[in-house]
Amino acid sequence: MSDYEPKPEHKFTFGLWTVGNVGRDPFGDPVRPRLSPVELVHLLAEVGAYGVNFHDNDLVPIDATPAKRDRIVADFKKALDETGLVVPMATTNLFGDPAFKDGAFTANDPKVRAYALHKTINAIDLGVELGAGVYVFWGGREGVETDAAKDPVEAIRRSRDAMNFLCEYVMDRGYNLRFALEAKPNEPRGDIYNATTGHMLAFIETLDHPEMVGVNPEVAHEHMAGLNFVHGVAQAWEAGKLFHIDLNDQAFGRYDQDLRFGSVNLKSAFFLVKLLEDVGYDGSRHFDAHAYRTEDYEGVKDFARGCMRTYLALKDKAEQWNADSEIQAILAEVNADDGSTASFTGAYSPDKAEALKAAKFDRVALGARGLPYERLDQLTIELLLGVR
Ligand code: GLT
Ligand code: MN
Ligand code: MN
Repeated sequence: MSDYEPKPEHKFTFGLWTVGNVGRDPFGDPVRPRLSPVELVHLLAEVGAYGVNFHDNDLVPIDATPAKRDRIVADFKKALDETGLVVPMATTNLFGDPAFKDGAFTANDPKVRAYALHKTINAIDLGVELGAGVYVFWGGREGVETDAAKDPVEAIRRSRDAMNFLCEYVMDRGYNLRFALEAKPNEPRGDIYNATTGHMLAFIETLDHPEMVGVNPEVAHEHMAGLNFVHGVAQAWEAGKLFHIDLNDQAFGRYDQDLRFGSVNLKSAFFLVKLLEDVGYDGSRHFDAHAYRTEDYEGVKDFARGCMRTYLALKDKAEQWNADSEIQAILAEVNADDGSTASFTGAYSPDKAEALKAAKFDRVALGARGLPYERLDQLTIELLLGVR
């Protein structure tokens, strides 16, 4: 049993916008006072986080003078030095300002598209200055309410042109920076382009520098689309594209709830943690979530500690699952291979195809075989419930 204390090697990070969320929603005003970036860094240090991420305007107000920008950045750096926190990821706010109401890179107005690039290259400079190695793109406004408004083929082309331009900018500057694209099916737009991690993976392969670009899947966003998040993450990992991850939780069929990690779909969270740990994912574990609107800042700390503690508890459970002899015996049984198909499976050859055509299969026996997945799942549930 571990003490579940977060340590730097766990790479737990939070965005300034997560613990800094003031609890405003479409129906109600803020319930918490706004804390400064420096105060938020100290809050994160107090709860044991490793890193802090930000949008350009979480740190520097959109209308700040250059002198004010420099002062804010200097204060922020001082807070990082004092606490030991690092900035693994940065991103651009391309959704809050009214200029982006019709999208940023996909807006119909070319001036808006140019302004989005202008804002992003400045924000990339800011992120790199503070040490970021991953740059996230979440295109919350890159969509429509009506398909009468925008040509969807053109929208994808505009997205591609923007990513190609920005990849070249990073290379031109010699920055050590990779991009991570974050999908979401809807909200705040009626529909958002490249709606899921799967769409993003396909889109990336059409870019000029696909090796620079991966994904930042978020639990809530895939669950909004009714998808199995663990499968999406596994596919991204297998493709070498899991550059970052946004951990939170979400009831299926709802708006983007951004709830505390593991607080809704515990079994899914378990298999996610098990996947990340089993494959050796070594990027940030970023909690893109926020505290309930009922909370004051003590509650925000409870929220942040809860995200990390649940992750560590599930990591412990994953180790227990991997070491459980009964579970492992079932896995060995269902994956058993007596070698009888070796002569016609694996890499293709014409001889193998001939052998395969000639092979005899006992189809009825194959169908009659019972697979003990009920038992396997119940063992998993009991392990998670702590009764095993
Ligand atoms: C916003 C969104 C998140 C994104 C952030 C990065 S901003 O809070 O809901 O999912 O990751 O732009
Ligand atoms: Mn996110
Ligand atoms: Mn979200």
